[in-house]
Amino acid sequence: MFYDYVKIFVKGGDGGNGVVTFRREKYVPLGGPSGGDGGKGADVIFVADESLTTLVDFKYRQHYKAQRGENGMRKNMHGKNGEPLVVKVPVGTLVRDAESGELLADIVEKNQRVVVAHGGRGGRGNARFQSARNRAPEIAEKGEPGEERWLRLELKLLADAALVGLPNAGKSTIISKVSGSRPKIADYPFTTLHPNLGVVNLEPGMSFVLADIPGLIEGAAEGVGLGHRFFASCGAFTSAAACGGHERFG
Ligand SMILES: Nc1nc2c(ncn2[C@@H]2O[C@H](COP(=O)(O)OP(=O)(O)OP(=O)(O)O)[C@@H](O)[C@H]2O)c(=O)[nH]1
Ligand SMILES: [Mg+2]
Repeated sequence: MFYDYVKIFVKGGDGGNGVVTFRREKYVPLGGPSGGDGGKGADVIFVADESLTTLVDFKYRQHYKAQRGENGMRKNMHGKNGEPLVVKVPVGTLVRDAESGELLADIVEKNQRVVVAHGGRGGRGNARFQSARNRAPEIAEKGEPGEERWLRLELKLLADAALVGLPNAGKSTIISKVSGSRPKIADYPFTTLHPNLGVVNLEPGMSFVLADIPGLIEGAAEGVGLGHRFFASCGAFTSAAACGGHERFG
């Protein structure tokens, strides 16, 4: 079992601004205030999707900003609320605040929804500020800014297959050619000290996780070479490699 990590930025939409307008109608010389409220900024929502098995999509896109609310309009018209930004994440994703490390959500069930950045409230228009004392208020609120933060997503990954071979055989070279993984490649044994994972995309919706592991030499299980160190760094690996997700291909 391995962990896949990504860091992404999320921002809820800003609230729309309230506006200052007054009724302008024929035969109504002093129309009252009629500025509408701004719409609510949209939330960024994670939803658990069973068809995803890795965080690889987040390596290509790191910024997720939800729509802002529309500004209020004249004639007491409310601005439209922003449309929520729904982001699919694999079941099993842990969501942490990237700075504090605080656990914000543990996504364990399919279709589970979590708001990870709230949109800001819309500002009130001047119609809301009318009072007996002030019949023609010239004030309106700005929308609240949406919540924003960096998140760290973590996912436990099972490798489906592993490249096993003698040191310096070219294992890291292979994974670097067939996946996005970029391990160190060098012309000496034991270049690779920790497993590297790569996602191999076969066709849309079909992928598997390949592991490049340190070179194994005879007696590795007894501690020869990097034997013990390696097996300790990924204890569950051997069973993962042996019984990893073949069913995904079925
Ligand atoms: N001639 C030749 N050299 C290769 C080939 N594949 C990899 N190499 C070279 O062999 C050396 C070792 O490659 P790596 O991919 O680092 O080998 P590795 O199996 O990951 O090695 P360890 O991590 O040390 O176990 C590098 O200098 C590569 O450029 C190949 O197909 N032909
Ligand atoms: Mg290597």
